[in-house]
Amino acid sequence: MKVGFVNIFGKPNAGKSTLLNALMGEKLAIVSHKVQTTRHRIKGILSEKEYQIVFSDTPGIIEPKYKLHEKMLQAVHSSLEDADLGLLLVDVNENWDECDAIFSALKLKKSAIIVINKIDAASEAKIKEAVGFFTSKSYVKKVVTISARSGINKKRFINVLLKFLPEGEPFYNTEDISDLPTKFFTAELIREKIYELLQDEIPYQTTVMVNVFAEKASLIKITADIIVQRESQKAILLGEKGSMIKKIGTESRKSIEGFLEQKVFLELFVKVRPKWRDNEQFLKEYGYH
Ligand SMILES: Nc1nc2c(ncn2[C@@H]2O[C@H](COP(=O)(O)OP(=O)(O)OP(=O)(O)O)[C@@H](O)[C@H]2O)c(=O)[nH]1
Ligand SMILES: [Mg+2]
Repeated sequence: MKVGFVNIFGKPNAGKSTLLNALMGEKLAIVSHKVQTTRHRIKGILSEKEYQIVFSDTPGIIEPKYKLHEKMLQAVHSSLEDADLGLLLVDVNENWDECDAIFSALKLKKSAIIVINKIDAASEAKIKEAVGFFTSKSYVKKVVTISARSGINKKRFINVLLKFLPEGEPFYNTEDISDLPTKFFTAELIREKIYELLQDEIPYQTTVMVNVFAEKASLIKITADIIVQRESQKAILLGEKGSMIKKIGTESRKSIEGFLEQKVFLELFVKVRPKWRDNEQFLKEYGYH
């Protein structure tokens, strides 16, 4: 059988997480219209009789400005190390030269496929032009065009990938779909709501940590901390008479229940940890290794 690591790279917002979810048929990675949503390497394991593909979603490639960014880029680098195939994702409406510069700098050791995404939002002529632009690049083995959000032709897409993967034995148990714990996905779903409901810098200065995840007879009891950098941010997260935290709680609970397919009791606390994004100790505690 064919086995291998297929790792997704690209600028923030290119649609990497949307593509991972489309390939997995399962929401493993949170998505938002804001940049820098993904902060970790997220593996999605797809096992069939003829193959096991381990996909990795990665944070968008950026210039690091603080330690959290450095951790995010380390997730990108670890994914560069073990990739059997790189999927270089391009938003068709982005600056192609910038994407090209980023991809060239990756110095991928293995094959790379350019995946031009968001073709639902561009003209035929523009898509054709993008294909022409990237086909000429030396690090590119193939160029494909998709709309990750509208739904991809998964079978056809995977058949393209299989051509580039080696034969071997599965790395992971065929029942597993990821190597990350349920606690991680739970915290991410809460973070997704913060990206959705809060403006400006707040989502970027926030992280979420699940402290209690207890399976009771009829429901799962979850307690989580929302960490912010400043008291003023805590006030915004709580909202007037607690209205915002209530909304975050209700919406997060619904999405966690959808993910776990079980009833959930969710309790949220907001904590202030000044400059946590630049503090090794805090970063470690909050799961940024
Ligand atoms: N029109 C259109 N929008 C898309 C498509 N794929 C993704 N998007 C949107 O693009 C935005 C970013 O998607 P993500 O999947 O979060 O992008 P990402 O590359 O993972 O972003 P980071 O994690 O920040 O690096 C979201 O609003 C998506 O709904 C697509 O095929 N067409
Ligand atoms: Mg993402």
